[in-house]
Amino acid sequence: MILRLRIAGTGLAALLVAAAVAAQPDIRINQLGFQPESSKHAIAVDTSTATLPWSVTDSAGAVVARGQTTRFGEDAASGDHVHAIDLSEVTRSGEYRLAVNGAIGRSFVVAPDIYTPLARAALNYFYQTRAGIPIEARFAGGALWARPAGHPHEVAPCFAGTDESGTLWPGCGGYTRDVTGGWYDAGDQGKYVVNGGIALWTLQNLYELQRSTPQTRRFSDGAELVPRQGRLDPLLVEARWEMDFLLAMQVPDNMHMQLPVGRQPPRTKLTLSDVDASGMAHHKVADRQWTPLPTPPHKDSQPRLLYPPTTAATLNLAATAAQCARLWRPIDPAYADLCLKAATRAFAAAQRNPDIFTGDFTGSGGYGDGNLADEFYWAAAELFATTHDPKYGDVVRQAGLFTAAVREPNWGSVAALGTITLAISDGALTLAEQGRQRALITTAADGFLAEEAQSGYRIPYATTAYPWGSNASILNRAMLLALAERFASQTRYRGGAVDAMDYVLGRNPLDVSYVSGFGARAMHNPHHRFWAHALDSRLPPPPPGVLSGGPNNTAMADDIARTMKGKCAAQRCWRDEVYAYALNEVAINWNAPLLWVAAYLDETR
Ligand code: 9MR
Ligand code: 9MR
Repeated sequence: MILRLRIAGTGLAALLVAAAVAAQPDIRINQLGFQPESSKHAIAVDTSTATLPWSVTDSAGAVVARGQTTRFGEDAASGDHVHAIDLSEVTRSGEYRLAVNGAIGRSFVVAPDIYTPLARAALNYFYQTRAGIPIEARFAGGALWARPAGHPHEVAPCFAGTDESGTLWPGCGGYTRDVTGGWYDAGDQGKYVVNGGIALWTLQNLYELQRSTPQTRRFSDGAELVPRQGRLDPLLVEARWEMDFLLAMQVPDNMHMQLPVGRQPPRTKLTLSDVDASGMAHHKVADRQWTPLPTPPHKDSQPRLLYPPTTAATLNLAATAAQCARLWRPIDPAYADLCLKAATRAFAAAQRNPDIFTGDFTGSGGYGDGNLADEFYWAAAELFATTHDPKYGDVVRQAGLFTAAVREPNWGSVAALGTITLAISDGALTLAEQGRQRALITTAADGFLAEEAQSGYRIPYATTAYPWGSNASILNRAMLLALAERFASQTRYRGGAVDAMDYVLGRNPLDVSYVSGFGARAMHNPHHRFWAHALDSRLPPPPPGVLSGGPNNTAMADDIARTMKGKCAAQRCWRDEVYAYALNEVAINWNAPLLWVAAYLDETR
C-alpha cells in the first residue's frame, strides 16, 4: 500500500510490479534534500538480516550511485529494524530517487540553497506570533495569515486571589504595567519571561555569530522581512520586538510585594513575605483561565494578568538584556545603555532575592524551575561578556557550571547558553579559559556523535525517553554540534547537525516532516489557537516553517497522548492532531533552534 502510494502516477504497469514484489523496505530520508557538499544518509526499514542493494538514479534515469545497506538491526527508540544507506557520494545538484532492494522512494533534491527558504520561514514564525501589532499579509506570506493585533493595549494588573494551591495573593494595589508586544509563547497566548529568554537568546546568538563572520549570507541580504526593518538586519529587529517586551516586565524601583521566599513544598499553600521587588521581572503575563481552541488572539476575552516576579524570570531578563547591550552598542548606543541598565538592575535584584519561585496558577503555562544555579551562571556570563567587569567574572569562575559538562539547553536548563557566550566572546575570559569553554562544547558534541552510533535513525540523541518538545532537544544538540564545527573545523560535527535536521525533516519512523510547509509529508494540524484550520475552515493552517514539539513518551499530558501511553516506541509517540498539545504544539523556544540550525547550515555551506 505504502509502495503503491509512492509510485502513484507512474502507471498501472508499476502497480502490477508493486503487487508482485513482497516485503519491500520503507525509505526514510530528509524530505527537503541535501546540500551538495553535505553528508547524506537515508534509512531503510526492513526486517532483512542480510544487507540490501540500493541505487540512486538521476532525473534522466541513469544510476549515479549504488551500494549495499549497512544493517543496524533493532532500534529501541523507533521500534524498527533498520538499515543505513550512505549517499554522500552524490554531490551534483539535481533531482534523484533512491531505490532499496527494488522499491523506489520519493524523489529528493540536492541543491546548495535547500535551507534558505527554511531559515527565512523559521524566522517569520516569530513575526507571525507577535502580540500587540497587526499581522500584515505582506510580511506573513499572504492574506490567509493576516490578523488584527492581539492584545494591542496590554496594560495588566497583578493577579489577585487564590491560586491552585490555596495561596492567597494580595495583588499589587493599583499598580499596572504596559506590557504590550512580545511574542506569544506557543499555541496559547501567554507571554512568559522564562522561555521568552531562551528563545530571544537563540536569535540574538545567531545574530552575534553572523556578525562575527562577515562573509556569511545574512537575512539582511534579501527583501524587507519585518516591519520597520530599515537598514537593519531583520533578525535583530525581530529579536528587539521580544527584548522590548522583556524590558517592560521589569518591576520599577521602590516596589514592595508579597512574595514566597525560599523553597517551599510544591503544590502547597505558600507563605508570603514582604520583598523589595525592584528590578525583578514578572514571571508572565497571561490569561486568567485557559481559552478554548480556537481563540484567535484578537478574540481573547479573558482578563490578562501579570503574575508575581520570580528569580528565574529576573535572570532571564538579566541575561538577554546583557546580550542586547553587546549587540546594539555599535548600532543604537542609547538602546544598548537601556538594556545594560536593565540587565545590571535585574542581576542585582536576583542576588538580593535569589530564591523566589512561581506559584501555581491555571490559565497559562507554569514554567516553574526549582534550580536556578544555571540561570545565575548564564546571566553572569552574559554580563561578563558584555562588561568585562570582574565582579561578574568572579561569579562565573566560582560557579560549578564553569567547568561542568555541557548539556543541550532547554527553558529550564540554560547553563549551555552561558558557556556558548563565553566561548565566542573575546576579551572577557583569558584565552586559556575561553579555550576550555570551547573544549566543553566540542566534548559535548563528541558525546552526541557517540550517541549517534547507538541510534538506528542515526541521530545525535540515543535516549528512549523523549521529553515534551523533543525536536527542540535534538536541534539544540545540533546547535552545539555546529558550534563544535566552528571551533574545531571538523566536518564530522557538521554531519551530526545535518543528521539532526534530516530526522526533523523526514528521516524518522513516521516518515513525517515536523516542519509545516516543508517536505512531502509535513505537519499541518498543530495545537494552536489561530492556525486552527482543522477546527474552523475560516482559520488558516500553520504558515510554512513552524516546528512541532515532536514525539513525547515521558509527559503524555493531553488526552490523545494519554491513549498512546505505553503503546508507542519513543519516536512514534506523536500525532498530527490539533488537541495533542503534549505532542504537537509549537513554541518560540522550539522554533528558535530550528531557525539557528537552518541559518547556520545555509550560511556555511
Ligand atoms: O492549550 C494549552 C497549551 O497551550 C499548553 O501548552 C498546555 C500545557 O500547559 O495546556 C493547554 O491547555 C489545556 C489545559 O492545560 C488543560 N485543559 C485543556 C486545555 C486546552 O487543551
Ligand atoms: O515546554 C514545556 C514543557 O517542558 C513542560 O513540560 C510543559 C508542561 O509544563 O510545558 C511546556 O511549555 C508549554 C507552556 O507551559 C505553555 N505554552 C506552550 C508550551 C509548549 O507546550
